[in-house]
Amino acid sequence: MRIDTGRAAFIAVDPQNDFCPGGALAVPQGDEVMPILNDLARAFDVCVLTQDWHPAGHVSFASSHEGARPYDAASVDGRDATLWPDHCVQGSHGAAFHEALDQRPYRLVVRKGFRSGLDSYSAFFENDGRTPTGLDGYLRGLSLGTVVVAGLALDYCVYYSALDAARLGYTVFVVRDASRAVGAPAGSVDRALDDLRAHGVAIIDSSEVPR
Ligand code: VGL
Ligand code: ZN
Repeated sequence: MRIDTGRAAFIAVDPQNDFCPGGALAVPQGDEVMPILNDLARAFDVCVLTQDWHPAGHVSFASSHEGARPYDAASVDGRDATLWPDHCVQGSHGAAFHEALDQRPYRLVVRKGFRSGLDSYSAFFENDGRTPTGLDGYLRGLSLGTVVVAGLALDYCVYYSALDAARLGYTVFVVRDASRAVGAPAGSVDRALDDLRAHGVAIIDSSEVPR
C-alpha cells in the first residue's frame, strides 16, 4: 500500500539521550535512527514527537521498589510491568532529544509518563489502557487516518503506540529500519512484530516511504 504522506502523520517515538548508547536505558544502536528519522520527517506534512518524561521516583523505576533490579518483571497496581533504570527524568540531559535529531519538522511534542504512579509506553494511552494523551483527538482534528511510527524502542513504546493506533482504527505503518529495540526479555522483538502484523500493522522499510 502506498502511503499518502499528505494525509498521514509521522510519529517519532522517544528519540531521547537516555535511549541511546551512554544513556540510562540504552537501546543498542539507538542513535543510528536519528538520520533516518530526519530524512522521513521531511517527507510528511504533520510530524509528531513523543517524549518519555518521568518525575524522579517514578513507579517504573526499579529504584522505587525495595529489592527490585532494573529489567525485573513486577506487578504494579495489579498490572504486569517491567521495571527500568531511572531514565528520562523531567528536565535532565537524558530526557532531552538527541542532538542529531532535527526537531524543526515536528509541530507537536506529546509528553508521557509524567504521572508518578502510572507508566505510559504508548503515544495514545497510558499503561492503564484508558487515560488518553490527547494525540488521538489531535490527529482527528486534522482529519488524519494514517500514522507512520518509528523510533525507540521498537519492542516497547513503538510497539504500544502502533498497537493502540491500530485499535483506534488508524491505518498503521511501522518503519523497521528507523527503529531499534531493547531486546529484553528474549524474543521481545519477534513477539511485538508478530502481534502488530496480527493487528493489521504494516512493517515497512524507510525506502517504501514516498519522497
Ligand atoms: C521506553 C521503557 C521505558 C520506550 C520508555 O521509549 O520504549 N521503554 N520507558
Ligand atoms: Zn519510561
